[in-house]
Amino acid sequence: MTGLPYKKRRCARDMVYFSNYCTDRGWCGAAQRVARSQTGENMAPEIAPAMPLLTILQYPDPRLHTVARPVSAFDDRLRQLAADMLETMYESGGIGLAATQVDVHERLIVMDISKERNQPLVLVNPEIVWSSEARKLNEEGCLSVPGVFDRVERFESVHVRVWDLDGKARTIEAQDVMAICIQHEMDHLLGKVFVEYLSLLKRDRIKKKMRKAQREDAH
Ligand code: K1U
Ligand code: ZN
Repeated sequence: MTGLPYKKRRCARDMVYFSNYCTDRGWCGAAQRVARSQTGENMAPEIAPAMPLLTILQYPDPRLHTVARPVSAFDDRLRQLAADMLETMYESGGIGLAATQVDVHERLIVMDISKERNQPLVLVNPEIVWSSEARKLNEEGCLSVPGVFDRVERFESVHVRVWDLDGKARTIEAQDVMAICIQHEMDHLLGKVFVEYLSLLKRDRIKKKMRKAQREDAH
């Protein structure tokens, strides 16, 4: 397939380049932002515009309920999509992002739960192969439902079979924030947003609040 099936926002960000996401040895290293001015020279990173590259769908957008299909090609398009999603996640202050949230309906997740924001993870075609008996209530947020935080019950630990961008499989043993984030992101791939675990009353209030904010943003 040629070209990108998702939209990149055309703005000053088009002049911003990221390096170190993807190396010859795979995915590692911290994201290093280098901006270029109109004339082509490098700008200081602190004046580079901090704006997400991809548009994150906002609840209650019906596209958030699309079930993602498995990734079938481990190619440059997938690597570029993962890099763009990581950039978008970092710029938005999130610890995870599912492809569904940027309107790409393939089983791809990016994450970084490190305090230093320098441990990007790319999870392709994730499948939970084991989950603990124990469950835990945790506070969750979502970049598709900004400003809303509530408690959701999740498995305390999970083992997840994933593929990397080179098509190599491994199993991740996740606990704590990692386990919560993986389960939250895997729900996105099934078309489920965390507010659907809340009562109908709460969900209706959130929908109204989000629609109001979206109307105000449009003006
Ligand atoms: O899927 C997403 O929208 C990303 C989401 C992941 C997530 C956060 C907390 C619990 C479960 C899943 C976010 O990153 S929301 C951003 C946020 O508010 C946050 C950031 C760091 C720690 C906790 C929340
Ligand atoms: Zn989310």
